[in-house]
Amino acid sequence: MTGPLTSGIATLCHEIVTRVSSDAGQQVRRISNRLHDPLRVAIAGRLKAGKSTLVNAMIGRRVAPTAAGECTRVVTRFRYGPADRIDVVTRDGDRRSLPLDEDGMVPARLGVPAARIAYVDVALTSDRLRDLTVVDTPGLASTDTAGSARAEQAVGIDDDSAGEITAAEAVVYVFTQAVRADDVRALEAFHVASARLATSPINAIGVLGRIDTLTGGAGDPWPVAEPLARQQAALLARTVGDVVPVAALLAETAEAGRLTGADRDALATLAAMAPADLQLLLLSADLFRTRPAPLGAGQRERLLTRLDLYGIGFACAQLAADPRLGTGELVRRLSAASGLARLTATVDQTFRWRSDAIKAGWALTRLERLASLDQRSRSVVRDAIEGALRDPAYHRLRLLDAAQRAATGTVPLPAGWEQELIRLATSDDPRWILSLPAADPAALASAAVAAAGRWRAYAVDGAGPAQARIAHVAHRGFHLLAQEVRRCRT
Ligand SMILES: Nc1nc2c(ncn2[C@@H]2O[C@H](COP(=O)(O)OP(=O)(O)OP(=O)(O)O)[C@@H](O)[C@H]2O)c(=O)[nH]1
Ligand SMILES: [Mg+2]
Repeated sequence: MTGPLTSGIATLCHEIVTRVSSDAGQQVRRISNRLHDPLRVAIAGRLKAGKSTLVNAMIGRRVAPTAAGECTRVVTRFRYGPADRIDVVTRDGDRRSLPLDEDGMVPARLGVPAARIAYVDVALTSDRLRDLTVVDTPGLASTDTAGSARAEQAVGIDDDSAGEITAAEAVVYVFTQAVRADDVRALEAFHVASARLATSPINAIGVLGRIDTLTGGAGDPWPVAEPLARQQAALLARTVGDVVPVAALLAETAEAGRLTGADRDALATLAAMAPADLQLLLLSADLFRTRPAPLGAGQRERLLTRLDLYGIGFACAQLAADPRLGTGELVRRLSAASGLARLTATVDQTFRWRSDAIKAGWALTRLERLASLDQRSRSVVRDAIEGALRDPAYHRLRLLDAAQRAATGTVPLPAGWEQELIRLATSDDPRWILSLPAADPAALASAAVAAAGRWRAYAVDGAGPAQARIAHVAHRGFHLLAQEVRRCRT
């Protein structure tokens, strides 16, 4: 599953590993080994943002605990394995194996104090983990921190999580409250944290979570959630590739098969109530628990924890319109109402399809950091990186290096140019790169030539020296893309 860019980096690592100090050699080996693993995505966000619920929805299994407890305070890594297995890895390097609990979840009690746990390593036979490892991180409580607090803490990320996020190649930031344009401190903190954690629009997306609670009661949140997420994406454009609105609870319930035929029947009973009574019942969780209704307390609580008010209202509306609706179809509609499909598509586009580029970029950053820290190995590592970036066969690697500099704000470019460069560096689909989804090869070739010309003009005048270097790389990239499109046509 290693792509051309990661292969290039793997060759580079192989070349330098015996020529650097033994400490540096070990690190090079670690970086190189990671290139063959599935892309690692960390889920980050404040306490109770809905991170674990989102993880379950993404895996399609309810395996991460979502109630407050010991387990939710530690970092948990979910990866593909030939058999389900949990290992608690302690800070002194010990591994202790545990069974999943009777509900098939990571048990609430891990048998080791949370403070001694480095991370919990969960291997699952889930197909969705074959090319993506998902890391659930604990969040920090919202703190109205003074200016002196670290940026990671201001955005709700604790030290262990920060370490995991830096170790991951990609990140999903879960927000629950919208950051506003005038919330300068929050925005600043987010930018600073994302720069420190080495995330950028290339390897990070945002999720606007718990959207079902935006409007209160059972009201349809989508008319509010969509524009809110768009605004967020615009505000955080330097930090995350996109912001996707999701009702993770609905997604989890639908994807992990948590809604039974009995639940469907309970919902049908509610759906048959007089509309005005049902409306009143769904105004708040308190009213749902206490107003007269043809359901017992246990059934009500079960529906609340699985669907919450919007989900219940949505399901009732579906059943009222079609009383013969089966459980399977109801679950499909709930999944659609959760917004999970868009999240999955964004994860595919941003992470899965770009996995080769993201992993190579991660390794490049790691090697550069190694060079800056290890004086004795510095010149060997730097020469090797520069050599690789000069090699025409690896022009994509150079593009990627340029795109990372632009995306992290090291070399600022106008927004539209930055996006174009990121597309060019991280994809090999000319229609997507050129934003011409329906163009024929001739149109694509001339668009690529035009883009190359634009970047050359930008390099020659209007750009500073750092921008000009990047613009030359982009110019050559589009020139090569035009050649490639023409070659494929003939
Ligand atoms: N209504 C609603 N509730 C949600 C949603 N996502 C999560 N929740 C609920 O919010 C609570 C916290 O969710 P978790 O997934 O445990 O949140 P977390 O971010 O992992 O929490 P910590 O790990 O403790 O920081 C649980 O009771 C979830 O059922 C959502 O989209 N809608
Ligand atoms: Mg959690």
